[in-house]
Amino acid sequence: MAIFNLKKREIECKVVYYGPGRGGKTTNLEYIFKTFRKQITGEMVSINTEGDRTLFFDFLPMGLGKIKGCEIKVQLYTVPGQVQYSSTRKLVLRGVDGIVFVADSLAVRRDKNMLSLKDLQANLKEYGLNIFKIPLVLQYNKRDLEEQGIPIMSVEQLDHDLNRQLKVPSFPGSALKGDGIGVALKECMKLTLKSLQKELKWAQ
Ligand SMILES: Nc1nc2c(ncn2[C@@H]2O[C@H](COP(=O)(O)OP(=O)(O)OP(=O)(O)O)[C@@H](O)[C@H]2O)c(=O)[nH]1
Ligand SMILES: [Mg+2]
Repeated sequence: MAIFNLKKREIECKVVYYGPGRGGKTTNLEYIFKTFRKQITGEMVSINTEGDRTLFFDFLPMGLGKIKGCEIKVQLYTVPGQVQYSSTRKLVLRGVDGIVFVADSLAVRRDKNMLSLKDLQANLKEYGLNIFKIPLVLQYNKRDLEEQGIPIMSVEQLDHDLNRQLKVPSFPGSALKGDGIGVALKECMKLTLKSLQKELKWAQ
């Protein structure tokens, strides 16, 4: 749930990176932290990790500047992708305004992607939110692995598995190299702000 501070002319919203374990959510945030220094307004915080596995969440605050005289602040979060952390995922999702779903292009992760998207849909539903209505983009991560001869799914396959019904913007990319990361976040922010604008109109 975004916070509208009309006095300070400020909007603060929440974007969650969701997806299967080891898909690259934390790596996305690390890349954003390294690359968009000017927009980063604080440290990246990783709460409770075991090796490179997220056990609770990562958090990164950003300031996107002014749109129509209104200061836009966004808090980026990642969820723990491992199946057993279902209740933590749900907790992190509370008050979400926009979602970047990070799918793993690795062929062996096909089922994990689809299960994670189902899990997202179910968790959103518990908050009364609809996956078909919430600002959402898909990121098909780890495209770089193809160069190493590791079997990955084609973009068409991923679209078929994950985006046949949703029909949301999708972006091939590599969190490791930084390809497609900024563009996916930008599109997610665009959709999120559009949706918040509608909400604001309703409130007036
Ligand atoms: N080759 C390649 N490896 C990647 C890419 N993105 C992430 N990885 C690697 O995949 C592993 C898991 O990445 P994380 O970012 O920790 O994955 P996560 O989605 O946060 O995983 P959980 O915290 O368990 O949910 C790490 O070893 C990363 O370096 C990518 O685009 N290409
Ligand atoms: Mg992680």
